[in-house]
Amino acid sequence: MALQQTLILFKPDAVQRRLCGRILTRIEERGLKLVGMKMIQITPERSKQHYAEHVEKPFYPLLEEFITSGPVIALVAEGPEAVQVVRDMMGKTNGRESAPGTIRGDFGLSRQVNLIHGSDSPESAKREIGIYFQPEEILSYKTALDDWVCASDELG
Ligand code: IDP
Ligand code: MG
Repeated sequence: MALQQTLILFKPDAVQRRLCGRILTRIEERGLKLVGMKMIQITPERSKQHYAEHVEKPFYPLLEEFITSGPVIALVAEGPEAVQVVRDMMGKTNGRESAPGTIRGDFGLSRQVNLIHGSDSPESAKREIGIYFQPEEILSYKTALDDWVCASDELG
């Protein structure tokens, strides 16, 4: 087990649909700690950097149009196995196929307009955090709840 950080985006549809608060509440209630957060408009250049693995795919032009279409909220969440925990909370890429109880499965019906991005591996998380945050924008702090979120031997 490891304490990890993961990059999350509330995509333009989450902002437009006023769902950011509800999605953020789920992340906080799960026990993850927010260590970085900002609202930005993604440029085409940053989209290509973020979605480098998809740039050559047929769906990329529409994905870029969507992700640059309005403000997003970028955040870094920290916790034990945070990368996979957030992926599981998100559900499958296509909201229509996502299980109820997941963010995409509860709030979405689309394969593209799917509310949230979360890093898919610890390596991706490091790369993606670097795309959106300067090192000094990631904060390290203790909270009184830290000891109640998981035991010290789970963070080895
Ligand atoms: P993920 O966000 O679940 O990791 P990826 O396959 O990495 O999914 O795709 C990145 C994003 O590109 C998706 O979240 C979605 O917004 C969009 N996308 C993925 N596949 C398609 C597609 O086939 N058509 C249109 N958009 C897609
Ligand atoms: Mg992905």
